[in-house]
Amino acid sequence: MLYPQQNLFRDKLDLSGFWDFQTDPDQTGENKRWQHGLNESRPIAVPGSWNEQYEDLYHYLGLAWYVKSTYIPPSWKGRHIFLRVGSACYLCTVYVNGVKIGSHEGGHLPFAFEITDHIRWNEENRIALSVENELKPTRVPSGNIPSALLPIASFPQTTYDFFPFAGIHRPVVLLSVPQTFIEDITVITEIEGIDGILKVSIRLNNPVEEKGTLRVNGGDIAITQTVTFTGGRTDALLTVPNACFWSDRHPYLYDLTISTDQDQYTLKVGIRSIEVENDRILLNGLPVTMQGFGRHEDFIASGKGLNLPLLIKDHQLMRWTGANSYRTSHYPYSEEEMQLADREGFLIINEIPAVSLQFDNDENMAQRLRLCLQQIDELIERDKNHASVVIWSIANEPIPPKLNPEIESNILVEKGQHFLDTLMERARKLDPSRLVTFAALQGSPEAWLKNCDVLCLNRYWGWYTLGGQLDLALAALEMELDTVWETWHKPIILTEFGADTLAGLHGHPDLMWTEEYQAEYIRGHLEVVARKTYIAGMHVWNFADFAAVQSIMRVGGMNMKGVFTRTRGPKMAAHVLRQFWVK
Ligand code: GCB
Repeated sequence: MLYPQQNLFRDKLDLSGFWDFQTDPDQTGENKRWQHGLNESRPIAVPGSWNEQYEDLYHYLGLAWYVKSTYIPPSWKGRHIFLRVGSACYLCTVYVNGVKIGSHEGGHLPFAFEITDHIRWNEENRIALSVENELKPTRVPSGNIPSALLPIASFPQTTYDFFPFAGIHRPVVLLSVPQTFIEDITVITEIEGIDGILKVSIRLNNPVEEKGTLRVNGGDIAITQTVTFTGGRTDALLTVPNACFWSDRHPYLYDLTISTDQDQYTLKVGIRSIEVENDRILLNGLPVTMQGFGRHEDFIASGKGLNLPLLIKDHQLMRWTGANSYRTSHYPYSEEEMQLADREGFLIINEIPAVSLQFDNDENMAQRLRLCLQQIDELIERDKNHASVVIWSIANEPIPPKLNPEIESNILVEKGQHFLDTLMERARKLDPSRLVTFAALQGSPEAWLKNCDVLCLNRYWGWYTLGGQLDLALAALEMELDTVWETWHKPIILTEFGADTLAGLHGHPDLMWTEEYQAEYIRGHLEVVARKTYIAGMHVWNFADFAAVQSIMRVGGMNMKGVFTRTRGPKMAAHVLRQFWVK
């Protein structure tokens, strides 16, 4: 479902604000008719994770209810009305005026239900959402998997280190669209000499035959083309002469407006191409280096909740370091963030929440495969028109069998390969215009990497391996990179490298955890890759310190590999990045 837009043909009512909230640890709320209203509620902010809003909820991941009442404008009568949730972590069920409408599984992507037939026109409508984020082996990402696979136990027992924030993380919006409305738009852009080509496919919700128009506006350009819908669909080819191409340095966006008999929708379109040639990634036919960060949606009080000022601040800080790229580690970020990235010129590796996939028993794997495919489908449908998105990442660090010696390695390698290939194939089939990859741990079998367009390596030489011995670590990094390149001859992005650093801790000599150590660690990495033409990108882990699960690896429940603190103060390493990256 297209991002909610307000115009003369479409209306929206954003239900962000305080909602009534109540936990339901015994899952008896439905029987107690909480879908009609809560009995002992307290206020909670939407969007926002519940864990950071109340101290007693910090570790709560069970079922909880959100309820809000609203009138619906009478002008919406006779139209389709949808309730759209930007994201709810992890499983969400929607009720309108006590009627169960539907459920959605998966924590970071939008979903919408039509609620037209359940509206009350002369009174308030009660919207109830139940949400839970229990950690289960069959979910994506998975949790509560026997710890033999991951040697260091954490609390909560995730298979990853970021905190499993729960709740309604993005806006809940009511939408009113006409009887026949624009349901989906796909725009693929190509470059022909100095011209831009837009291949546009549009689908209406009804299989009608009618005429429509496409308009492209930007600078001196104003192009109009008539199209004919057959069976509610149309395909069009538009040429923008002497086009301004979108890039990280010049993120120019055109307005593409689609008008039908009853509806209108405007998309921001960046005309650009992305491809791989030998060991380089080419943006608009020219080599580009993706330098920036792995990040998290994470902040004090809002948790993983959409925080618009923070988005502006973070993009501005990234630019200050000279970054032009980031990965949405380890799940899709908000739609608002993708819009900002289009506008600010960031090159994005867009990742589904398949963190630490394990190829254990067939039953669990089948469930996870189904969920991963669903998330690829939903993510590509949501983000396929963003110029900023250049690479789809179908996983972060699937666990190599070597780390799980109890099960026969070869079978696991094959199972993993089949799983990962199925995901890459799906992403390519849905979107042949972008690159596909996953972020690989050291020791990942070669068979798994075979189908990646770009090799994304997560490496911690000088931290988890050869910690404190930077000279040896950097030599080992250099040797490994050369070997990987000689094996594959594909572009390489170092998608993670980093060192935990306690802001304000200094040392001479520069010991681990000090700001000096992180600064030298990052400087060393950047010096090594400056000698390698095949390095297509460097993403420091992490942009900012972030909330983690508790373990002996994480001081105060924080991952401190940020070059900024959680409150966005720069550590010494941020200045080092600036020296290397700001041109
Ligand atoms: C990784 C993971 C990332 C962790 C990081 C770390 O390899 O991909 O999610 O936060 O290591 O700091 O250990």
